[in-house]
Amino acid sequence: MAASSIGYQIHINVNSPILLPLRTNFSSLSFTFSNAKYPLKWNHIGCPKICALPAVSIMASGSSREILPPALDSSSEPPAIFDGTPKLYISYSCPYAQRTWIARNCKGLQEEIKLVPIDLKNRPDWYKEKVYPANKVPSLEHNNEVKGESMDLIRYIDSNFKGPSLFPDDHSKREFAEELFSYFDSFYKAVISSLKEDKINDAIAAFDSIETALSKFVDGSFFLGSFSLVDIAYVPFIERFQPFLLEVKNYDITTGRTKLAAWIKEMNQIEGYTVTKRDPKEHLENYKRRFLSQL
Ligand SMILES: N[C@@H](CCC(=O)N[C@@H](CS)C(=O)NCC(=O)O)C(=O)O
Repeated sequence: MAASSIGYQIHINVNSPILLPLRTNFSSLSFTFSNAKYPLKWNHIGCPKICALPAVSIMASGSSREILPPALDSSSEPPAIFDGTPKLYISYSCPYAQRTWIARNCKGLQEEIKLVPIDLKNRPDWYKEKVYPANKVPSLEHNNEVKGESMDLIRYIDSNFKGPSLFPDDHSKREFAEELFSYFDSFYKAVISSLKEDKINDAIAAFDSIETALSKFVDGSFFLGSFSLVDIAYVPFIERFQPFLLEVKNYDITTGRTKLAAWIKEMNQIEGYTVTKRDPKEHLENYKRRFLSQL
């Protein structure tokens, strides 16, 4: 069951005002100030179409009031598949699925896209047979089709559903976004190789690249300045790497990396993301099981 009112989060990251179109009806607003030099006045919110706000990003939220359904397992009946309701099949612990869940939340689609969590350890047969033959999460049922692959899905959700755009129009930002999407696999492999083996150098180089990437645009703390699909693509993995590297390798990814530290702080202000987070201890235990047994 989703909350009936969807709020908007406005993230304030720049010191100069920009014109921000407010296109959608909303029932609540929440504000996050990071380095705004002046306070936001209520009459900024009251204007019907265009508001001058010192803001670089706007996203829908409201998911804090969403009651998360229990994961379906081999004993569970399937949902009403292909009944016209878009459905996002996820696992609560899967970082790839988390990307799509964050995108759905940040678009304010808690009521439009139904969350269907699956217990991957005890998967229902109907998931492979009737929903997604690849038998992985995430997958999205929409318009009588089921699509997979988290990177494709976050773009698909952004382009094919209502809600604030999570991808900038600016050409140089789009180009850089593509670079960062392509870099993800190398980033992931570099960090994982450091986790698997008794070495840290690959992870250090990978996080240095992230720090450099976060320094490119100065109009906000996110990869493209304002919050975007790029942040969504990376955050579930950094959420997992950070506690493991700290506890097991005694390596703090934020030491000497001010941009990364600021990014993590900003990400933790985004409700569409924070409601998808797991306990760092849980990540730690999973990663210990996965990687330490191989050492
Ligand atoms: N490339 C896929 C990876 C998805 C993936 O590997 N999901 C895992 C869970 S985190 C899964 O469903 N594993 C089940 C399996 O491989 O059987 C994506 O980006 O969506």
